[in-house]
Amino acid sequence: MTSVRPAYRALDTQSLRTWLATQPAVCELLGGAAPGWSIREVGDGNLNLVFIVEGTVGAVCVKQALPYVRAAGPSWPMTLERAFYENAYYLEVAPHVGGLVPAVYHYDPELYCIVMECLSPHIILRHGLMAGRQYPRLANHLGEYVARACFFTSDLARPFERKLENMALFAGNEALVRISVDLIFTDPYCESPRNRHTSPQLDTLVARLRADADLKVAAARFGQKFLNDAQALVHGDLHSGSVMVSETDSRVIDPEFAFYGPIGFDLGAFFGNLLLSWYSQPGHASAADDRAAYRDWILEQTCIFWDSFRTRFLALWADAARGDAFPARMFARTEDAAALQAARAAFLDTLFADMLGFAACKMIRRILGFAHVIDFESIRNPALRAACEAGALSMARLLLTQPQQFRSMSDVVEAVPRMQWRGE
Ligand code: SR1
Ligand code: MG
Repeated sequence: MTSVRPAYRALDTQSLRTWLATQPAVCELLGGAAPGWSIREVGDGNLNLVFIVEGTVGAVCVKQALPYVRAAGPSWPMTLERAFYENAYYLEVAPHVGGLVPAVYHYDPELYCIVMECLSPHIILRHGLMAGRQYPRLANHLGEYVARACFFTSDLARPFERKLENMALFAGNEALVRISVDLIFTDPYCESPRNRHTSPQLDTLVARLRADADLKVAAARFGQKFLNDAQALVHGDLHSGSVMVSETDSRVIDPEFAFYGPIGFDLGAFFGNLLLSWYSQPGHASAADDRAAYRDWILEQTCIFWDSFRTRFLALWADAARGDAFPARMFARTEDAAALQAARAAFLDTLFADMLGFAACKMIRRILGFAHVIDFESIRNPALRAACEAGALSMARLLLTQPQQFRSMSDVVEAVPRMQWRGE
């Protein structure tokens, strides 16, 4: 149960206006007098309030934590401190990722809210993918983002003491880690009152998955890895609703699930949500556009994402290794170069395998668990929605139970179209 501080109150448009008027730096950014500001609540996520405030000069976005899960209501209490960890994550990674996160203007520890850059003309990536829009720089940006955010917070880049200190800070974000443990790695594989799926169309398939011991062992292994592998400070919820895009720009938002975990968890979140989008495309096709070309574009983005992550991570390892893992002074001799290069490549191979496994877990949870995604939810025809979801479930099951089939991105790209549901 969260303990609400006395000064905390959930804001509405009027109380937000009154409070922002007491923040001189924000007033200056907005311009004009407070009564004239336009304020609207636009949050459509599972947890928080989000307001857009527009003045005569500029605009800001204000995100406030509620003392419960918004999607469930007050019956599911949730710690307000998630706003603290979101702000702490931005502080930690912003120096490393350049302009790939929004600017944070102010954090208020009493109201648990963050005042940040209002991104315009950006939209949530998930909505862009549903609309069939292409973003030429997105996959490169995201590969670069995960590489930089994870490399610079890992033991490859910094002394272990610095990482331990930071781990101790983020260890407090346990309530959000609990959400992931339950909703990603446990509930979808059991009966749970929080679960739902497209019924009755998927009933048989869901029962079969929940009776599949190999699948459950594989998912549980990734659940264990999620808790054990404190490789880097990870975003913790890097799906396509946590990225805002314009034609040329990409920004990562919503890092409230941040903790020290496996790099593959962030890779898999983004990768898995691209695959979910691929499988949902028939539900968004029209007479004018069957989305076949768009599906090819999505698969191409999965390759670009992985390649750009791999290339950037290896480049950082070659140039900026100042940490206690693989200490640079141990490998100073030229004769060591080949062995070191092989070790780096082997590490990247483990991240690739982790990406695929976590992606699969993320795909399954969005179809069988508590928090579904609009890619599928917006498909009105339940038979078509179920067919799209069944394809994604089949691919996820293959990724988890036959990992030896997937040594490279071309293995994945070849398998995805094969895993479409063609009925029982
Ligand atoms: C109770 S919160 C449900 C989900 O919403 C967030 O975006 C995370 O993905 C979380 O698992
Ligand atoms: Mg979120």
